[in-house]
Amino acid sequence: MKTIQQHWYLLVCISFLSIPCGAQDNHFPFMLPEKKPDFPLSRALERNYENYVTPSPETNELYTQFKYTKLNGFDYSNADGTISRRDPSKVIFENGKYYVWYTYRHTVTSPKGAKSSTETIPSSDWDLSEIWYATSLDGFTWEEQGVAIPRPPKPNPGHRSVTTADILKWQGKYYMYYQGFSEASGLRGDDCPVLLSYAESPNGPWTATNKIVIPNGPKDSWDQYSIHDPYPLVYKDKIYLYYKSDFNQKPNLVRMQGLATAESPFGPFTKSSMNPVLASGHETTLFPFKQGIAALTIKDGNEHNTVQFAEDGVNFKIASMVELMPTAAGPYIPDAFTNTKDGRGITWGLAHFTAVNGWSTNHANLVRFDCDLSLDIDDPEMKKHHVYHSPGVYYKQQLTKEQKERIIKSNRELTGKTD
Ligand code: AAL
Repeated sequence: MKTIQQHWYLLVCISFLSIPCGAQDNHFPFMLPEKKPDFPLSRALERNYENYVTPSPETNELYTQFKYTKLNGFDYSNADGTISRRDPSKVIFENGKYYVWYTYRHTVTSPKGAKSSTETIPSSDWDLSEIWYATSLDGFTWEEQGVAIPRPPKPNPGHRSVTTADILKWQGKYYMYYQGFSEASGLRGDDCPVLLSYAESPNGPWTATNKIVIPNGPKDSWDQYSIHDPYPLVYKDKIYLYYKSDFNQKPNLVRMQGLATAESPFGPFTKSSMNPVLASGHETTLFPFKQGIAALTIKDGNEHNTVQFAEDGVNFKIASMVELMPTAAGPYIPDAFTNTKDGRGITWGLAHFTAVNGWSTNHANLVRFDCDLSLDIDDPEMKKHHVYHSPGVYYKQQLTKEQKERIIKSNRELTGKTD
């Protein structure tokens, strides 16, 4: 029979053995545990295990670097600002080739601002534009095919400019959603609704409905003035169209993203009662991923430079933080319209660089990006988690004249020296 002391001794030993080593000696293990350890963690460590698919980027399917390649096949009039191509649609593969649509501006001058704009002088880079398209066999060299959707005659909505298109394939037909401006962008914000054209083939001809398909929200609501970057996917047997709106007035414009769903490409579209569903991001770039939807949240907002994921397409969580994201990305998404419940992700697409040659000759160039946000490739090169930038990239971020003056003034106050 054991004595009481022996019982106590046994109990202490058992409880000592059952304490995991981290808590016992208070040292986090040298080898990063793949699963969340079973002892108290700091909030940052809790987050590292709870917010991300895996605790380090190498194995995080929604983490990537982005690589950029110049495209062949587009002429930009010696970069004088009179020709611009921007805001590419998703890339689709049809008839043995890739297709992309984009905002195309060919004007007598570069953009001159809203006050100086006329019937022929553009206010902004996307003013006085049309939607053009190009095809490619490899995604690097493109053949421009010309106009897909011209500006409709006055007084149809969009008569001033049609821009920022995106494509939907639904029951074998093609639907193009795009911004329709009826006055120069910048006269009163960047205000516009969304219009729709449709075609039997990606080569067109496109029939414009000349009707607003996604209207602005009611007075005083976040999307009362602008519905930008319409971006349709097929999800849960419906059309899930994400979009962005600008709100909160200058100089503190806020950009967030909303969702509108429909059972027919012609609508009616019902806006989600949870809108805005993404609190950050400028242009929209989303894709089916596993059973949900992933989003590149690019410029603007607290959560810019993140990839996010929503299991239900509505409630997004940050899945990774990334850098040098493609602006206005239009990815190639093989399963964008297949109503998949097992989204495979993306590896490349087109994006744009703006003000490529400075602001006086402002125009944008289309560019190719590559990445590994795919369940089907495993590219360690894309999973590195730092990017080396040459000093020139940092020095390009210069202090303004006003900032320099502020610093000089505060140094003078501190040192008492006036010269
Ligand atoms: C873009 C998009 C929309 C805006 C403008 C042209 O990058 O967000 O299309 O209206 O800028």
